[in-house]
Amino acid sequence: MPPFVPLVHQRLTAADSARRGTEFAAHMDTRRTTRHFSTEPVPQSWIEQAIRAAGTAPSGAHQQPWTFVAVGDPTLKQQLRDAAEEEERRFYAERITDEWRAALEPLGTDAIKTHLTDAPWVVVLFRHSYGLDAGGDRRTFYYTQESCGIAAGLFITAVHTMGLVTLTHTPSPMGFLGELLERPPNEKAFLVMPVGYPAADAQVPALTRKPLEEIAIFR
Ligand code: IYR
Repeated sequence: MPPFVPLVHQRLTAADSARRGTEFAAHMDTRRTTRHFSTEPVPQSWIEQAIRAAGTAPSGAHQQPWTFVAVGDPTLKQQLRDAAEEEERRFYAERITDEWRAALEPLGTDAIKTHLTDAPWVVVLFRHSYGLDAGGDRRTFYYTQESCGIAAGLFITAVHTMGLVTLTHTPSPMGFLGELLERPPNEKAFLVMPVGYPAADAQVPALTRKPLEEIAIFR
């Protein structure tokens, strides 16, 4: 058995729990995804904090199957953008289905990915599809999709809490990211998240969120 230690837990008053829950939900409701980033710099230490927060995510068997590659180098960002746009041009011209095109219509997306060069940081989350032990032998990793999804959620929450914006960008296929960022074969690109300040004239689609009644059932 591994050693166990006492849980560190701060019991809140009922009033504080209720207030914090209400405030946090309201805070998260102000988060929006925008495609319009300012080129204003953001300190590396802020990105480090967001990654620290993301790294607290629970994961299958605590295997922490993630690597966050934060790209701030303008040349590398341009290379990422060029490669992403090449894939996206093919996607929008050939691979997209009519149904998919209709679903994306309200978001106003296209193959042009200015956010990949405008945002001061482009964070690429890689999912470890399996592990490698010290001797280089393969080790099975469990629930890596769920684990990385949770970590991404915490990252997005941290970015929003710091007053910055991000965009969950899923170029497909994503193979070029592992090549450009020189990741080993067990690491699969999972999500691309440009991070920065919004542009002064940033816009977002006029979308609404489902109300609680539509997303929750109590019984
Ligand atoms: N990967 C493409 C298409 C795309 C797909 C979905 I689902 C979105 O919510 C948004 C975009 C792109 O990045 O443009």
